[in-house]
Amino acid sequence: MAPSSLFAVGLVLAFCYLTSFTASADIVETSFHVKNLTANRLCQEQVIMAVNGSLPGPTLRVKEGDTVIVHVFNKSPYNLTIHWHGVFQRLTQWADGPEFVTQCPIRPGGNYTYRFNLTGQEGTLWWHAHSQWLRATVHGALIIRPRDGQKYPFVKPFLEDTIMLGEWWNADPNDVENAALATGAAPVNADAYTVNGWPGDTYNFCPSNKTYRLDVVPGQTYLVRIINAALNTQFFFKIANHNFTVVAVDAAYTNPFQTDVVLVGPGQTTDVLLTANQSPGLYYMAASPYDSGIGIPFNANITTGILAYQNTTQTTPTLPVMPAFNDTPTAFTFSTNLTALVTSRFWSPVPRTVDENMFITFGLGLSACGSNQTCGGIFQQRMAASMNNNSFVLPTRMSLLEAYFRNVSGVYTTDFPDQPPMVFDYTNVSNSFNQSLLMTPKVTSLKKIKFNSTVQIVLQNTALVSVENHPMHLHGFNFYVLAQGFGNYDPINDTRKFNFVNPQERNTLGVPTGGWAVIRFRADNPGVWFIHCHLEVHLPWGLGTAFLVENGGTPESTLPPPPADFPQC
Ligand SMILES: *[C@@H]1O[C@H](CO)[C@@H](O)[C@H](O)[C@H]1NC(C)=O
Ligand SMILES: *[C@@H]1O[C@H](CO)[C@@H](O)[C@H](O)[C@H]1NC(C)=O
Ligand SMILES: *[C@@H]1O[C@H](CO)[C@@H](O)[C@H](O)[C@H]1NC(C)=O
Ligand SMILES: *[C@@H]1O[C@H](CO)[C@@H](O)[C@H](O)[C@H]1NC(C)=O
Ligand SMILES: *[C@@H]1O[C@H](CO)[C@@H](O)[C@H](O)[C@H]1NC(C)=O
Ligand SMILES: *[C@@H]1O[C@H](CO)[C@@H](O)[C@H](O)[C@H]1NC(C)=O
Ligand SMILES: *[C@@H]1O[C@H](CO)[C@@H](O)[C@H](O)[C@H]1NC(C)=O
Ligand SMILES: *[C@@H]1O[C@H](CO)[C@@H](O)[C@H](O)[C@H]1NC(C)=O
Ligand SMILES: *[C@@H]1O[C@H](CO)[C@@H](O)[C@H](O)[C@H]1NC(C)=O
Ligand SMILES: *[C@@H]1O[C@H](CO)[C@@H](O)[C@H](O)[C@H]1NC(C)=O
Ligand SMILES: *[C@@H]1O[C@H](CO)[C@@H](O)[C@H](O)[C@H]1NC(C)=O
Ligand SMILES: CC(=O)N[C@H]1CO[C@H](CO)[C@@H](O)[C@@H]1O
Ligand SMILES: [Cu+2]
Repeated sequence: MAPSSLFAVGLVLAFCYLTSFTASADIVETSFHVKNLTANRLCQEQVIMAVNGSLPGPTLRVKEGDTVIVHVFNKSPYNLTIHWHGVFQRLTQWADGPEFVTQCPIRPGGNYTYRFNLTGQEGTLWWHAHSQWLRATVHGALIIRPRDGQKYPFVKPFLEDTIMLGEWWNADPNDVENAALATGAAPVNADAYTVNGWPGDTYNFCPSNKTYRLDVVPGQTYLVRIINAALNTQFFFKIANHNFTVVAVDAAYTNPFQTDVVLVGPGQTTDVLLTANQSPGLYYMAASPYDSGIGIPFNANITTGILAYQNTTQTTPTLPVMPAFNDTPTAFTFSTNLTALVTSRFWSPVPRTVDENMFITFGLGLSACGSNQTCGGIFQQRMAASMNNNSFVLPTRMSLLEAYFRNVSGVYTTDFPDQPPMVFDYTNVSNSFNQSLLMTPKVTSLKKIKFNSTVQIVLQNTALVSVENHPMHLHGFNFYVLAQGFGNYDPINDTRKFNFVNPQERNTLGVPTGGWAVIRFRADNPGVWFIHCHLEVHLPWGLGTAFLVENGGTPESTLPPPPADFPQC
């Protein structure tokens, strides 16, 4: 590596996140102009869709309790929606954003204003497009600090930094998705991984190469907010010679957990304290893929940024030793060692009585090849994915939330089953290509839930087609993670492993590959809430469903009407 490249790095980037909003504002109002941007990466120019001309897009910085108003102008050639990942959207359900779940898209040339309050949650969230594969480049951080008079439940950091991990295609990601959906085959993998938009030093050098750089003062402690904005890749993240103390995940505080490696799946965030306590030098931060799938092709590159001690004379950074790509024990140790900080302001105890007990198998499958279709999936069928063997299809006429609100029939059904239709040895790989288990019907089937019910779900991976860790994301709520394990869930023995004392709270959980997880939440937020795999390759294949949570009978528990400027289909 040319030493000169180390200093020609993204210093500007490190600071371009500085707030454009005043720190004391109770209303944070801004505009997102989504339009073409010609970006230069991997030695070539590529037109991408970006917000306000930057990748990642602007960071929204708010305090808990603030009101957010974002005017979105869609100057891109694509239908667009923005999702505020992890925001509860109480009484602003229409602003959640997933296309055809809560809203119709903002058409090219159109605009729409998202308004919501950030109440009762603190930490790192993010926003991203929720339409086709636009999320690859239409994303940014959403940072919620404690309101005035409140503090972090950990040592006050000297400074804060945000690391958004992503993927880069030498193509328009929507074209990549469309090409795959046209044939029913799997899409091509990303050409590179990125740290704050830049592939970094391990990729070929080009005139446009840049590497993200974080400058630190020796002895100081930094709060680093790590966000996985990749479409299809879970990452291990390390900094050479440095340890982390995890203090929050998905905007929920955790007990301090010491580790030298962070696992972060698409959709997830992890806040760590990092102390610059090593000899003043240059250290690579690196993200490498966690490839949980057996036999699934993936891009085995590593992306890097640089941790630079002020005034160092070192010229070649030290690389961290990354876990093996398939290091499931390291992934599992990280995911199961996190516990909630029950003394934090927003913790509430786990509800002990369950009203809705669901057992959901999920994973890949196949849908039948139509008479006129080209079908590039295995067995000459189309690749699909499902939950309880329902492969989810979004409506196109109006959103699910609008159909529910206006009582329009024929848009969805509410017969999503509480149990899989067939009992089999779910995680046994000898079933992976058993054609009698692979076919899955395309439906728009929801689960209806009474207001304020306690819902428990055993999320059981299958081994159909592949064995994989899927990051499952629930909109509108955080859930408690009571237990996780490998193989088939055992309703007798595994119940004893439940943590009711301080289970981690999340909005996205990577369910162990070839295994299961038990989650629980109180459905005290009426609306239609998507639950789906946050691997963008699996979502259009049908790995999702939605919870229709009914009204509770008081104004505070009743879905309000949509705003006046709500996009129409
Ligand atoms: C934006 O990019 C798309 C895809 O590359 C292209 O088709 C379109 O013409 C561009 N629009 C503008 C306004 O440049
Ligand atoms: C959001 O917060 C503002 C200011 O506190 C309040 O007036 C408004 O009612 C809140 N909106 C919702 C939907 O809770
Ligand atoms: C936003 O869209 C509306 C139509 O939905 C239009 O009347 C208005 O002029 C647009 N605003 C801007 C600033 O373009
Ligand atoms: C990191 O943590 C490991 C295990 O706890 C410990 O052995 C090591 O000394 C720590 N390294 C640093 C730089 O603190
Ligand atoms: C990424 O890794 C693949 C092998 O997995 C390699 O063929 C390719 O050249 C790498 N791409 C870049 C840009 O380094
Ligand atoms: C780095 O150098 C500058 C300019 O000489 C100085 O002000 C600063 O204190 C130095 N920082 C450290 C950590 O030595
Ligand atoms: C972390 O998880 C691993 C694997 O589940 C377990 O063996 C270990 O005891 C845990 N460590 C802590 C500190 O909880
Ligand atoms: C199949 O495709 C051909 C050519 O595009 C078209 O003429 C024909 O109507 C299609 N048949 C069906 C059943 O869709
Ligand atoms: C929801 O149920 C819990 C437990 O029964 C109760 O404490 C709480 O008040 C209920 N919340 C609402 C908004 O009805
Ligand atoms: C579950 O527990 C029973 C009795 O405690 C034991 O016999 C059985 O082997 C256990 N099953 C598994 C899968 O560990
Ligand atoms: C854009 O959304 C509209 C519904 O609002 C839909 O009719 C149209 O097909 C969509 N366009 C694309 C390219 O998906
Ligand atoms: C902007 C930048 O970092 N450019 C570097 C790209 O790589 C070449 C070759 O290593 C360097 O000479 C440039 O400084
Ligand atoms: Cu998935």
